[in-house]
Amino acid sequence: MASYQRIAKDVIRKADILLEVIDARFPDETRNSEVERDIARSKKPFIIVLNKCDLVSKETLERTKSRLSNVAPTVFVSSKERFGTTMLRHKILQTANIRGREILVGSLGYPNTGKSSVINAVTGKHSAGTSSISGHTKGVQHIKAGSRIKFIDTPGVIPFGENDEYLQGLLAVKDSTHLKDPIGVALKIIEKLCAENKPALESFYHITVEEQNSYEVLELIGYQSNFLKKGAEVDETRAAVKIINDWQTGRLMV
Ligand SMILES: Nc1nc2c(ncn2[C@@H]2O[C@H](COP(=O)(O)OP(=O)(O)OP(=O)(O)O)[C@@H](O)[C@H]2O)c(=O)[nH]1
Ligand SMILES: [Mg+2]
Repeated sequence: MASYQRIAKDVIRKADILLEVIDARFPDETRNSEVERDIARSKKPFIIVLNKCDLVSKETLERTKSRLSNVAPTVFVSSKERFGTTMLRHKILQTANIRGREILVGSLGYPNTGKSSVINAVTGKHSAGTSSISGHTKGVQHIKAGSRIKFIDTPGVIPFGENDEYLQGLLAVKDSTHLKDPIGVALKIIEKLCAENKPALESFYHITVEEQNSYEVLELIGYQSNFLKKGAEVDETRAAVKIINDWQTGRLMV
């Protein structure tokens, strides 16, 4: 059995309640239908944790809030800024509705969405190892959070599909040196920013975006950064790598 099936199915079976940790910058892309279907089949309570809320604007967050409210109870968290963690603890206790014994909380999600960081933010300790390099959590780990809650931290076991390279770039699962098509990934980042927070893109790169397509914006950023090849042509790969690095290190907000 693939590692996803082994680990995720086992956690779903053992836990009293499941968390799906998703990234606030791309909630749709980091939800996983297979995981959600398996959780639904188990008939166990389920909470969506929208993590990394510090990396999105208030407007983006409001839009996401209204969309997800129909899907499942959703809690908005920034583990970095310890925001939403009291609410998450409260929601777990309320949703699980178990008295007289410890509640086992399974945490699932794509690599690097911040599963371990969320657990640490709730426990207030650095019990679960975290890293900017994805694939940090190797095995399943149990972490106590007070007397009533125990978390199961899992590695990011959700498999990426064949066409998910851009998602691996967006999630910083692969850095710019490991992406086969950095230009393609950078174009996705530009499209996302143009759609959701164009002013952030404009002010960060000191550009003005009007009617240009994403490729033209990439060239503009390359030009503005003085990434030129011989003959004053823009070095698009260099521009793409910069954009991916800026995105992956959290310098660009949506
Ligand atoms: N800005 C910001 N960064 C975060 C937040 N939560 C986690 N991160 C960062 O995201 C990266 C991944 O965090 P982890 O907690 O290791 O993610 P994970 O889902 O446990 O990753 P794996 O175990 O590798 O699957 C780290 O660089 C964290 O510092 C958050 O709320 N805001
Ligand atoms: Mg982890």
